[in-house]
Amino acid sequence: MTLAPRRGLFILLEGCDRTGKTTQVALLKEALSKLEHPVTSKRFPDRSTTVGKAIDGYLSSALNLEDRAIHLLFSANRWEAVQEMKRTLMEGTHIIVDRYSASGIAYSVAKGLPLDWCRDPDRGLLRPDLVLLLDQPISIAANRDGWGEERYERVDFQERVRSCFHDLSTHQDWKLIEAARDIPTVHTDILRHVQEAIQRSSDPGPLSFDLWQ
Ligand code: T5A
Ligand code: NA
Repeated sequence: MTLAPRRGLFILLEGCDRTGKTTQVALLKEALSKLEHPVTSKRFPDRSTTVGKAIDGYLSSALNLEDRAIHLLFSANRWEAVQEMKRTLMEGTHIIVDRYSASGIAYSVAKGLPLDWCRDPDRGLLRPDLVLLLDQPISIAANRDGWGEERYERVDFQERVRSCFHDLSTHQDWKLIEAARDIPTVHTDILRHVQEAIQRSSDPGPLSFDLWQ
């Protein structure tokens, strides 16, 4: 009889625009692969799906949508990936995810939508095992390459998103990562947290679908 593999961990990187999430996801994936951990990565929004194409149109300002309508599309974009993510984790592969429900909430709350309303469509999605919040003053992000190309890249708006991320981080056990350091230093810090989480989880327990407990 072969034993089912230990399930993989759902590792989430969150943060405001231009905090280096995509850069760090790639470095973390490479490092875990070198250490021979089965690992894959995923980003939201996934702009390749039909829903994702509408989101992409909205973000580049080609398409205008009601605040609630775009919120539901971001959530639908996570729902359409849930079975595939679940399968991957149950096969024993770790998934590093670039933005998830916390981004969904933080950006919509920053527009003035009620917190409870923002949470509801994501109820029942997978709960991450580890959340790393890349955090830095908005003025630093605003000086990074590519700033200002998309809809939400305005300093006042990002300040509100950052404060919402801070609120969310106190409700759950998130790790705050000081993102205003050089890329290798941030990577070393992230890798340490992830290795600790992998070591701790000799048995990570069942997947949780309750994001808010
Ligand atoms: N959104 C998203 C919602 O409103 N609701 C939702 O539910 C979801 C999922 C697009 C927008 O959608 C919103 C949030 C966003 O506004 P996206 O596709 O993740 O989301 O956005 P991107 O534009 O692809 O990514 P970000 O703006 O978030 O950038 P990253 O990934 O944080 O940063 P990265 O790694 O691309 O780096 C940016 C630049 O900085 C440099 C990099 O080389 C790059 O040039 N850099 C550094 N420079 C100096 N020091 C460091 N430590 C650096 N790290 C990176
Ligand atoms: Na962006």
